[in-house]
Amino acid sequence: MAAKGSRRLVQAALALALVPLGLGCEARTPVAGSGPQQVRINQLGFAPGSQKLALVEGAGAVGFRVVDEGGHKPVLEGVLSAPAHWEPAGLDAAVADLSALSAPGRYRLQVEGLPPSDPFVVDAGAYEGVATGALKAFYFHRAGVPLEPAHAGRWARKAGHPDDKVLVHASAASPQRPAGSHISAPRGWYDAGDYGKYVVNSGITMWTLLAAWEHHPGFFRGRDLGIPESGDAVPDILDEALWNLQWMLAMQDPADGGVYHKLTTLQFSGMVMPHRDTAPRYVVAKSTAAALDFAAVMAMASRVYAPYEAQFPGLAQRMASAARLAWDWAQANPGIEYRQPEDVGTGAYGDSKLDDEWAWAAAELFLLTGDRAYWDVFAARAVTPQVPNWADVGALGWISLSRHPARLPDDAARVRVRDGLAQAARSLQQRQADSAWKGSMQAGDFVWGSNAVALNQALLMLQGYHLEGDRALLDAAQSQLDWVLGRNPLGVSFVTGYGLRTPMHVHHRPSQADGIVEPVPGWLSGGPNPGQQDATDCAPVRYPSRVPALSWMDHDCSYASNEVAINWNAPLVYVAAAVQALTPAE
Ligand code: G3I
Ligand code: 9MR
Ligand code: CA
Repeated sequence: MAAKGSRRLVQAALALALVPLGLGCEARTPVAGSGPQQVRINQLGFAPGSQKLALVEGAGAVGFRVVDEGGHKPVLEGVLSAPAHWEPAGLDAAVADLSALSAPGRYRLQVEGLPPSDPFVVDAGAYEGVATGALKAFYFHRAGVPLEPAHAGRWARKAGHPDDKVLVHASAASPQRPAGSHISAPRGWYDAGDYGKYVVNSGITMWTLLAAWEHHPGFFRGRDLGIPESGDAVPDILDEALWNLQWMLAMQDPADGGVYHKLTTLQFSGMVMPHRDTAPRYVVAKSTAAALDFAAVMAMASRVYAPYEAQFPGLAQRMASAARLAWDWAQANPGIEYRQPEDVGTGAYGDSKLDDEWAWAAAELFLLTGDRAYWDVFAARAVTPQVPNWADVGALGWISLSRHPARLPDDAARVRVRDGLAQAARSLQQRQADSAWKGSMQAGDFVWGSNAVALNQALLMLQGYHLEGDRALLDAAQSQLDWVLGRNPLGVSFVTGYGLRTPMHVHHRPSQADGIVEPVPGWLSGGPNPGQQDATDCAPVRYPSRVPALSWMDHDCSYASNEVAINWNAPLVYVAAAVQALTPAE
């Protein structure tokens, strides 16, 4: 820890020890892997009015200064916080608070004794590009259509997976649809690095994208994604979301309202383009989790698409009926857990705890219908909101309810919903305040898809900000966005194509098979995961570290740390758009 006395010498140290900037050598194309820098900063920069923190690894440095891009004019000088230990990365870190810097421009951060940071911008539109790009990423995952150069640029490709003749797997057989018969379930998005389509994972994904629209329409209205529907009377985010909703509707068996758990080949395909993966595809097993996630999504979607009756006649009504039918099926079949059939090896998305799915579906159906019976189920099943993930969707119901307080039954209900969410947000923000890295990620949060954990923490803190207006909650969310965009000990901005050092070798079939050096843009890499469940498949390639926050590699073998997935990209869309929309202009 730096002695207090030496801190007083900061001005002198700054004057003597700072090296001139080497300009003209900045990387303009993404470079794979982590950088050598010990100064970690959001590679997309900041809005003028945002909190701006950088992290300095190691002990010993005392002062910092920010210089303009020319490298000569100091625009801000300051003192680092005392270094403290941050357990998830096993290192000491000090904080440089640059928040006072609000003039738009390009800058670098200089810390005595270290090379200057990458250049970063202060710009009113700092996250518009990444929020839009992360949403456009979903277009790149459309099944069943060619991606035309006009929309996909270099990543144009042929159509794959028409899914108009999908086999009914033995596990999904019913009297009207025996094993080996066919159904049609076209469209939808590929889930991840694989070409499967999974209802459970579409659950949280659709909520997050529709919530991004519902909570921040100002950011998305009129925003042109460059998709085939751009220019119609519907916001592009809703046009894109409909691509997957249409597929989901086809995953419901009209005979009984049950919902198939997934639509995949029997085994994962090789690393090929979509049109080369021609193995038969199946709908596999109905499950209670799929029915409840489906019911929740369709109830919410019915509310969200209702104003577009002229563009989509009958759609909102159809979604409402589908939601009710799925709910009724789940009530009649409450204990059907997904069990992976012996001949199937694709993703399981199995979940044995369904209180959260019941509570979420009940919340959305209550908002849609006003029927007290749904409220009673929510009230009975809901537990304290937690950071959501595909298997724990409880918070989604709380959040939807909190955004429509006038529809809640009474003041007690309003207080319960508000306090539950506000407390969850507060406890995360307290973690952030107490952390040496000034983030809310703790060692146990580094699981498969940890970057989405970081962003879903931000999403929850943003609900607290919405309810309470305390700036500390917005700042804490900003810190989580900073994490995925480069303020992490790997020095990587985890979004393909957005930042100076971004993943180049994601576990993503199109990116590996298309012959284009740059991966498909706008996708969030899963993130550090000490579980290393892919270690055997990756051998002899090895992870550089077992330390939680460092357990990541930019290698295409690494599905446990470097895959992409729709449920991880959706909170990137939400958080980047929300931080962009909510941060004061100055
Ligand atoms: O939640 C537990 C935690 O309590 C425990 O401490 C920790 C220790 O290992 O494990 C945590 O569970 C992990 C879970 O992800 C966290 O969400 C499991 O170990 C881990 O195996 C599980 O991984 C899932 C993975 O599929 C394997 O089933 C991921 O969540 C899930 O996102 C991923 O999804 C795959 C699809 O199956 C197929 N398509 C690609 C997609 C993305 O990789
Ligand atoms: O490519 C698959 C990826 O999408 C999944 O997330 C992952 C875990 O289910 O599995 C990947 O497929 C691998 C399989 O599990 C084992 N053999 C190698 C496959 C490709 O790396
Ligand atoms: Ca669950």
